[in-house]
Amino acid sequence: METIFTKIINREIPASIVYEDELVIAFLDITQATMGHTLVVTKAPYKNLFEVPEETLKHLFGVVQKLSVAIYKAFDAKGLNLLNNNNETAGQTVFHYHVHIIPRYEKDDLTL
Ligand code: DGP
Repeated sequence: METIFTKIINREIPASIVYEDELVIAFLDITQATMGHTLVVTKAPYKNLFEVPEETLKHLFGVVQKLSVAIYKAFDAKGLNLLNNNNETAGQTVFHYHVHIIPRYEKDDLTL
Protein backbone atom coordinates (compact mmCIF):
# COMPACT_ATOMS: atom_id res chain seq x y z
CA MET A 1 0.00 0.00 0.00
CA GLU A 2 1.21 3.50 -0.87
CA THR A 3 2.17 5.65 2.10
CA ILE A 4 3.26 9.26 2.54
CA PHE A 5 6.84 7.91 2.60
CA THR A 6 6.33 6.25 -0.81
CA LYS A 7 5.35 9.68 -2.13
CA ILE A 8 8.64 11.08 -0.75
CA ILE A 9 10.60 8.19 -2.31
CA ASN A 10 8.89 8.86 -5.66
CA ARG A 11 9.51 12.63 -5.36
CA GLU A 12 5.76 13.28 -5.41
CA ILE A 13 6.04 15.40 -2.28
CA PRO A 14 9.11 17.28 -1.03
CA ALA A 15 11.38 16.25 1.83
CA SER A 16 14.89 17.10 3.01
CA ILE A 17 16.58 13.90 1.83
CA VAL A 18 19.96 13.29 3.45
CA TYR A 19 20.80 9.80 2.14
CA GLU A 20 19.53 7.30 -0.41
CA ASP A 21 20.59 3.95 -1.87
CA GLU A 22 18.81 1.05 -3.53
CA LEU A 23 17.17 -0.23 -0.32
CA VAL A 24 16.70 2.74 2.01
CA ILE A 25 16.17 6.48 2.10
CA ALA A 26 16.73 8.96 4.94
CA PHE A 27 15.14 12.39 5.33
CA LEU A 28 14.46 14.93 8.06
CA ASP A 29 11.33 14.22 10.11
CA ILE A 30 8.75 16.93 9.55
CA THR A 31 8.23 17.35 13.32
CA GLN A 32 11.92 17.86 14.27
CA ALA A 33 11.38 16.52 17.79
CA THR A 34 14.92 17.80 18.23
CA MET A 35 17.24 19.51 15.75
CA GLY A 36 18.43 16.94 13.21
CA HIS A 37 15.65 14.40 13.85
CA THR A 38 15.94 12.02 10.87
CA LEU A 39 13.98 9.01 9.61
CA VAL A 40 15.63 6.03 7.91
CA VAL A 41 13.00 4.28 5.81
CA THR A 42 12.90 1.09 3.73
CA LYS A 43 12.12 1.85 0.10
CA ALA A 44 9.80 -1.13 -0.06
CA PRO A 45 6.61 -0.41 1.88
CA TYR A 46 7.01 -2.96 4.68
CA LYS A 47 4.52 -2.04 7.37
CA ASN A 48 6.66 -2.78 10.40
CA LEU A 49 9.64 -4.66 11.84
CA PHE A 50 7.85 -7.97 11.52
CA GLU A 51 7.72 -7.69 7.71
CA VAL A 52 11.26 -6.51 6.95
CA PRO A 53 13.61 -9.19 5.54
CA GLU A 54 16.69 -9.75 7.69
CA GLU A 55 19.17 -8.69 4.99
CA THR A 56 17.32 -5.43 4.44
CA LEU A 57 17.21 -4.81 8.18
CA LYS A 58 20.96 -5.44 8.53
CA HIS A 59 21.65 -3.01 5.71
CA LEU A 60 19.29 -0.42 7.16
CA PHE A 61 20.94 -0.57 10.58
CA GLY A 62 24.36 -0.11 8.98
CA VAL A 63 23.00 3.09 7.44
CA VAL A 64 21.39 4.07 10.76
CA GLN A 65 24.77 3.77 12.49
CA LYS A 66 26.66 5.79 9.87
CA LEU A 67 24.03 8.52 9.78
CA SER A 68 23.83 8.61 13.59
CA VAL A 69 27.57 9.26 13.81
CA ALA A 70 27.38 11.94 11.12
CA ILE A 71 24.34 13.66 12.68
CA TYR A 72 25.80 13.47 16.19
CA LYS A 73 28.95 15.22 15.02
CA ALA A 74 27.31 17.69 12.63
CA PHE A 75 24.84 18.96 15.24
CA ASP A 76 27.27 18.72 18.14
CA ALA A 77 24.69 16.60 19.98
CA LYS A 78 25.25 15.40 23.52
CA GLY A 79 23.29 12.15 23.18
CA LEU A 80 21.13 10.28 20.69
CA ASN A 81 18.03 8.06 20.72
CA LEU A 82 17.04 5.45 18.15
CA LEU A 83 13.31 4.78 18.07
CA ASN A 84 11.16 2.38 16.07
CA ASN A 85 7.41 2.20 16.72
CA ASN A 86 5.62 -0.93 15.51
CA ASN A 87 1.82 -0.86 15.25
CA GLU A 88 -0.64 1.72 16.47
CA THR A 89 -0.54 0.35 20.00
CA ALA A 90 3.15 1.27 20.15
CA GLY A 91 2.59 4.76 18.71
CA GLN A 92 3.23 4.08 15.02
CA THR A 93 1.46 6.64 12.82
CA VAL A 94 3.01 5.98 9.38
CA PHE A 95 2.73 2.31 8.50
CA HIS A 96 5.91 2.10 6.43
CA TYR A 97 8.97 0.79 8.28
CA HIS A 98 11.27 3.47 9.64
CA VAL A 99 13.77 4.16 12.40
CA HIS A 100 13.95 7.57 14.06
CA ILE A 101 17.38 9.04 14.75
CA ILE A 102 16.86 11.67 17.44
CA PRO A 103 19.91 13.68 18.51
CA ARG A 104 19.73 14.85 22.10
CA TYR A 105 20.86 18.12 23.64
CA GLU A 106 21.22 19.27 27.19
CA LYS A 107 17.88 20.54 28.48
CA ASP A 108 16.07 19.71 25.21
CA ASP A 109 12.95 18.78 27.26
CA LEU A 110 12.05 15.85 24.99
CA THR A 111 10.22 12.97 26.64
CA LEU A 112 10.03 9.72 24.67
P1 DGP B 1 5.85 7.06 13.79
O1 DGP B 1 4.95 7.70 14.80
O2 DGP B 1 6.99 6.29 14.44
O3 DGP B 1 5.09 6.25 12.76
O4 DGP B 1 6.58 8.27 13.06
C1 DGP B 1 6.14 8.86 11.89
C2 DGP B 1 6.91 10.13 11.70
O5 DGP B 1 6.77 10.54 10.35
C3 DGP B 1 6.47 11.30 12.57
O6 DGP B 1 7.52 11.66 13.47
C4 DGP B 1 6.21 12.43 11.59
C5 DGP B 1 6.82 11.96 10.31
N1 DGP B 1 6.12 12.37 9.11
C6 DGP B 1 4.79 12.16 8.86
N2 DGP B 1 4.48 12.69 7.66
C7 DGP B 1 5.63 13.20 7.15
C8 DGP B 1 5.94 13.89 5.93
O7 DGP B 1 5.10 14.12 5.06
N3 DGP B 1 7.24 14.29 5.78
C9 DGP B 1 8.19 14.04 6.70
N4 DGP B 1 9.44 14.49 6.44
N5 DGP B 1 7.93 13.41 7.86
C10 DGP B 1 6.68 13.00 8.08
